Amino acid sequence: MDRKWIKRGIENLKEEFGKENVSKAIDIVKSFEVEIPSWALGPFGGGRFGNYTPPGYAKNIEQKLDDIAFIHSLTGTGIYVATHILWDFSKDGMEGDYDIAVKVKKLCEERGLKLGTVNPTYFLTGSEKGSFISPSESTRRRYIEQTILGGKIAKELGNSILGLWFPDGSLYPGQIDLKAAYIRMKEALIDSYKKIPEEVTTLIEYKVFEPGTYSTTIPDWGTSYLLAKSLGKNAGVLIDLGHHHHGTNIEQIVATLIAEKMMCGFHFNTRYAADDDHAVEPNQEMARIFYELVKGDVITGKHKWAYMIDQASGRENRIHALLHSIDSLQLSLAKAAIVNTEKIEKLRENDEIIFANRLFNDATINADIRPIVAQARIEKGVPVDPVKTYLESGYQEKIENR
Ligand code: PSV
Ligand code: MN
Repeated sequence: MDRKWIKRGIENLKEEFGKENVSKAIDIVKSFEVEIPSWALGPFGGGRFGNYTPPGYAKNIEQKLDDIAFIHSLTGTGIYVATHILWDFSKDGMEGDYDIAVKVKKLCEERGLKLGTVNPTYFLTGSEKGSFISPSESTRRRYIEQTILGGKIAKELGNSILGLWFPDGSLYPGQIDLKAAYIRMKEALIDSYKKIPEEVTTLIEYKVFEPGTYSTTIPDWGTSYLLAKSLGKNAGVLIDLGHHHHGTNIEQIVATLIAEKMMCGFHFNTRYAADDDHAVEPNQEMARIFYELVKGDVITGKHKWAYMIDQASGRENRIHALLHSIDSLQLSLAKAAIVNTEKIEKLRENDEIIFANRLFNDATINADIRPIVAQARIEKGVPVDPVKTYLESGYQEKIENR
């Protein structure tokens, strides 16, 4: 990607999509920020299939933060680190510990990073009958206390965002009382929310399956929306790309939530068969989603949503996969930003449905928008090709020996 090629590409794009759209796309790519979760760098993956972890994976929080700081130095896409309470702030995997969170915040600061979204962990030891829907009062209480602690950490040490994902659900019809489960979930959420500081935004994530295979207590955005509404104005919906039935029109969910002025968050990843948690790919779905996010003005500014990469891959080299995700997000964002909505609207008025579709596809599928992303990186002062810079940097060799 030499400078001449970038310049020529920008000129061509301006000619086709309009000067303003191209400048807008460069600016929005420049300002897009996304949180990196600590767990994306860790030993996840493999499972019962060979127990493989790629060379150089991070073995402790210090190493995870080193890797996130390195990724930030190459991309400039944000200094916020998302954490999971029982993975990052706990001695025993059962209770959260405020003092450990203070230490992790300090470790972040030493590396020029900050604590981002705090995620209470509802799915480790003792959650086999659920967390907030557990029939055991003491189990529910333990998780409520962890949620309240999460709210305190989010406000005092983090960026005031709390992300809640519950593994609650069931494997077989008849196993649990679906209505009672929903009510327990709602009551425990209300109990927690009352003690979460006002400044904190509590985002409720939904997932249609896993670990529940027959039911999950919060299966879809509608249920998240209902629960968020019953909590109050500081609660919202958390969308994870991997958590829907196949073929779900996720951009329409986004459009609806923006129309309803709901505060939301987004977990990016790519899925094929299930919740695969693969690195993000710059496919058209991603561009269509970004189109709604750009149009809805929630990428930057006052109504900005909370963005995170939720990736936990098996085979892939961690840093390589995260840099690929960031690149894919920026490419998708650039595609979305150059769509000529005014022209599409004119076509709509004349009921030119195929032409409208073709014009949309010209931006979101056919255009080569890499020069926009490259230009944004030049203006930001980060490498034009972060993957290449990483491969040439010697960082990977270094971490394989740590
Ligand atoms: C659950 O599948 C999820 O998407 C939630 O966001 C969790 O916090 C995360 O993955 C890590 O397990
Ligand atoms: Mn998620």
